Amino acid sequence: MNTVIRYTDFAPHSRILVVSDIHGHADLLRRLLRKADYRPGEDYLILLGDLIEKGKESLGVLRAAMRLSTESPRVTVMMGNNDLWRLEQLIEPTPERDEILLHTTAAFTRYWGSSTFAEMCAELGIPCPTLAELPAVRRAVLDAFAPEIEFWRGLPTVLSTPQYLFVHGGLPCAEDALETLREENAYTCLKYDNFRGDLAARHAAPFSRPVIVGHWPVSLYRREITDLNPLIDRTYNVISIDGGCGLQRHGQLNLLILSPDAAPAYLALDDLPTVAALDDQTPSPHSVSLLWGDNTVSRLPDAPAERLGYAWCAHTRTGRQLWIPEDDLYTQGGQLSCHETTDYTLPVRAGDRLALVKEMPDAILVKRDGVVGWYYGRWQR
Ligand SMILES: [Mn+2]
Repeated sequence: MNTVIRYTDFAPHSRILVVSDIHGHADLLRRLLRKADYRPGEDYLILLGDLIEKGKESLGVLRAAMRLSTESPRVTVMMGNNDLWRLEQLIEPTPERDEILLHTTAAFTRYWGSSTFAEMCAELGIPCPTLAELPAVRRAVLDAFAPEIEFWRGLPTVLSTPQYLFVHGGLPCAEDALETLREENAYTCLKYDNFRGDLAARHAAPFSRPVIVGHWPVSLYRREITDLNPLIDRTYNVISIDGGCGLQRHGQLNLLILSPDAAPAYLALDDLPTVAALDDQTPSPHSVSLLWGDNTVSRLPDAPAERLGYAWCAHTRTGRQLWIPEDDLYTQGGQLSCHETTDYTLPVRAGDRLALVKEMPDAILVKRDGVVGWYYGRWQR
């Protein structure tokens, strides 16, 4: 599918709410819109792609997006790379896509508890098909879910207004060349990994209007402190909003609020349990954020102390030495790696509510206001 560009203009003095990378988290979307006091017909709402996969309710999010669109003409639902990837497997099959559809449906269901095609089959009361059964099952699915598929295939890649540009991944060209993207495969804009890093690498000029993107978890742009909140980058005029929902254990669903008369604001929600801190804690001055793509480590023999449940390690890129929970370490391709972690000591005030990410005998890994770190004080549920 080629890039689809849609042009529109927002009525003045209205809020614009943007949510990206919902990834099958229908309940979080519902709660987040309530938290933002979303007013259909008054507020603009942009769902910035990757509605499905990596959560338990892909079909639920797709249908919520349809309902929101039907309810108000001020809603724009946009395509994400996961959306297009799964859509093409359903409506433009090839032998290779058939294999991928069945393989990833099984793998995602194992890992995330659900997957779009599995949900469709389940709703029809049929088991996930074998390769031989797939053509007949696909026909049944396309027939039964015709309204969803029609909505899905109509999602635009780029939304351009006089004030803003919206796209799931990023824009591979300058603003004045936007129209040339219609000749490009939509994946160029949708699966645009590390958009801000690429803008820096190619010394891109800043955009004249804010470009709002999802897709690349914002925490990956922050190397010292794990911070999941939207990143407002004035160098390139890009606002990245993917909070890592469904992908990271500390991930959250972010909602960006653009108002004509105020600075950008945001809200966030996650599914983590919360605890109450009972002690104050001061932050550590230096820290490192170990996340996907930058998470290889090595074990060090000379630990400075005995610490139950942790390994004393060195982070490959920085050489920084830190404690990592033993059960967060794994080997991939012969290389020792770790799940999302940090050595940051979070600033905490007694009475703070903290989202509990991981519990260890002597500390808890927590998140407060979108920032992740360790808390060593007393706490209660
Ligand atoms: Mn994506």
